Amino acid sequence: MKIISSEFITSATSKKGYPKRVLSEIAILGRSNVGKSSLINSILNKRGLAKTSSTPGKTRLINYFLINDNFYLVDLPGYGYAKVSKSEQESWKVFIDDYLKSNPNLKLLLLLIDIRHEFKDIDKTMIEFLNYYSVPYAVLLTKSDKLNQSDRKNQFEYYKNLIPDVELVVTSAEKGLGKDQVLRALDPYLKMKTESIKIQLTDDESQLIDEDEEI
Ligand SMILES: Nc1nc2c(ncn2[C@@H]2O[C@H](COP(=O)(O)OP(=O)(O)OP(=O)(O)O)[C@@H](O)[C@H]2O)c(=O)[nH]1
Ligand SMILES: [Mg+2]
Repeated sequence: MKIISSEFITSATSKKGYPKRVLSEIAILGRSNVGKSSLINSILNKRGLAKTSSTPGKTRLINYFLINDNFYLVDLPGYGYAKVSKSEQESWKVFIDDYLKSNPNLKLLLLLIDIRHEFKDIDKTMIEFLNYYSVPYAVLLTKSDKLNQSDRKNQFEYYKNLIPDVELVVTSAEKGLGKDQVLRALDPYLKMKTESIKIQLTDDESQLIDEDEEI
């Protein structure tokens, strides 16, 4: 897939705020500061489109980006950031859970894990959640530019052993590593689009989707 266009559409905290136009969605999730927004910018070749920060907890809403006028890339708030108040963490949890559990348009979730870290309980819990709700997902290992080649390889093997049946991609938003592989991984999921979405659309909504549209 080639990225031809990308634009910010809207931010939401609940179903009411989801975009009116129904399209396939690819979501990006992971611990706070893991590099979700940076990876979005890297994949889309657009610095600054998704807001990034060295301070964890930057993304606090569900942000929708429209790609190629064809699908949404969805930047979710990070989880596991202790400095965010308990009540805010709880409200994020509710709206992220809600987004993941009841979203027929979500075709694939990209779960990001910092390649330098050990597999954390919170990521394990998230994977169990995704399995439980049958959300298809791939795992992207981020910030690989921070490791030398042999450590990078070791960490890849470490995660491959822990989650053997999941597509695992080594990335670096800084160096652009893994971009093509990530985009390729999306293709089969985006092709599933029209059939599954059509089922829950009214006639009016169906007109918004061009079945022959090329990605
Ligand atoms: N070296 C390096 N730094 C990165 C990379 N990706 C992200 N960073 C840095 O990590 C910090 C966090 O990046 P973000 O993209 O804002 O992380 P996030 O997961 O969106 O964070 P929240 O929105 O707070 O959950 C920033 O200082 C980025 O510059 C990478 O591939 N390599
Ligand atoms: Mg972010």
